[in-house]
Amino acid sequence: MTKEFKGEQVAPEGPIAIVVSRYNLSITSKLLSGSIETLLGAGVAQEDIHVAWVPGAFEIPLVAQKMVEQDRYEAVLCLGAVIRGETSHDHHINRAVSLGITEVALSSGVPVLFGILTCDTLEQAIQRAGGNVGNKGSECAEAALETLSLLGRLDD
Ligand code: INI
Repeated sequence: MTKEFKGEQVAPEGPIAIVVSRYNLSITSKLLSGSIETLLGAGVAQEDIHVAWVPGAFEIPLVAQKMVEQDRYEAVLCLGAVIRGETSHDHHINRAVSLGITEVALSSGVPVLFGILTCDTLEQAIQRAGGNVGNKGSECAEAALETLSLLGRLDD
């Protein structure tokens, strides 16, 4: 008989942090509301959702790391929208942010979720921020809750 471990959409005991970027605010505000709605729907109390705003996606890993170091958050959701321009700027931001977020999660053991849209066009971002292709903020919140629940069950 194989033994399987699965997480569920359940609210953790402690607060959840969200680090969200103001750059491309029309998109990131929708990611934020999607993630908050999902957390509230799963039973997380409003006062247990703490939101930190950063100027752009590049600043997210540093602030996520500071929040993890406070040792009071169950998980940190990172939300942003990087949209390709005429130069390779987006490429450098995406690389730094994805590596940075991964490092914060692995070095701390705290789930730090990647809710950064990396799109070629604004239209693609609109579709992924509550349009036809879902809401990355909401997906990110679901992934955080499932991962937290799974981590709590691995010792069973
Ligand atoms: N920041 C974003 O979050 N998305 C973008 O699309 C973006 N572009 O394209 O420039 C962006 N730039 C700002 C960057 O994240 C930093 O805030 C800035 O470089 C200062 O460190």
